[in-house]
Amino acid sequence: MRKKLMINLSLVLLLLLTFSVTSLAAEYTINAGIGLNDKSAQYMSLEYFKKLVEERSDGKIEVNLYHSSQLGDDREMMEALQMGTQQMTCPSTAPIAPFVNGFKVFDLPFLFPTHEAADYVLDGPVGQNLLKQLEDEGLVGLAYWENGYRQLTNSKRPVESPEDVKGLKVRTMENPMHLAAWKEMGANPTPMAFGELFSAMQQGVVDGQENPWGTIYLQNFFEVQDYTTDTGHVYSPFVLMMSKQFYDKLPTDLQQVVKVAAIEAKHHNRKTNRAMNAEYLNKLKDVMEVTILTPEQKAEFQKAVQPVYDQFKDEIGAELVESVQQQVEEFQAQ
Ligand code: TF8
Repeated sequence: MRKKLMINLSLVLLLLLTFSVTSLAAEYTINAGIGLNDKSAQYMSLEYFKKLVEERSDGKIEVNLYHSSQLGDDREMMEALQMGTQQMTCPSTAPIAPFVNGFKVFDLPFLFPTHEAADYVLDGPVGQNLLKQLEDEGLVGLAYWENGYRQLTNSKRPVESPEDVKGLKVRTMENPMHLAAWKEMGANPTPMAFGELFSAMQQGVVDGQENPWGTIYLQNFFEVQDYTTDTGHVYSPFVLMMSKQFYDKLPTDLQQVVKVAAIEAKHHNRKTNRAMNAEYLNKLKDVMEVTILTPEQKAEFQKAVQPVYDQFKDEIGAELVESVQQQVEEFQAQ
């Protein structure tokens, strides 16, 4: 009898201990939403971030991931971070511009000649200072991840020159730089949230769009688009960001866990994204008509969109534009 009582008592104690450990764990819950689907490099890097944070916080932080615009589009998710109803998201820089104007600089066409030049500027003082400015908007910029070089697709015709773009209804991100660049080429640009894009192409509301190869392939855009061209007209960074309301509630040690994990996952993201974008270009050659521009043809696109610099330099801040261009030259001269 006594033995049975002891066994029951130890079972109860074990249950209580388990419950207390579980309730001790997950003191903080991060709900992280993105627009791309769960096959994207972005989602894979978020899974890596989740693993690092949950392990290193000893379970005090749990991270829940939501893909394919389940929590809203980029702007809506950033507003949710400001309100504290969502804790993380990772938009392109283009939709950040209405919150911090300086981010427009990264959507200047043909700004970064290589991935490495982009890394140098984004991880340097100019990029880091822009991340800092997010705090005034209730957002904590943790790191620049990578969306990648944007490539044009359309359902009408092969595109080898700006002339071929004339009259195309091209969906752009909700950003004045992108609208201006496609207008310069004679297209009819339409700003639209990413989550609405596939059905807009399917219904012929737009003829084309522009995104990195990985997005074009993994979001099945090739099902509703026949032609693509390696314009590479903009290098799109992502910004992994957190709600400042949430971040400020974290004790310093857990803030450090989040910051370090964001940087480690940044390296994971860039490596994965670059490998995937190269791989998916090859896969797209089996399902779309792919036009690879010659250097001379690409120069024609660069020339066609050059007026965007003059149009927006003052709006972005001439000093900021010039410092980014100087940093790119500095890197290229190394
Ligand atoms: C776009 C962007 C998107 C990302 C993602 C939704 O075309 O490239 O892929 O901003 O967060 O809207």
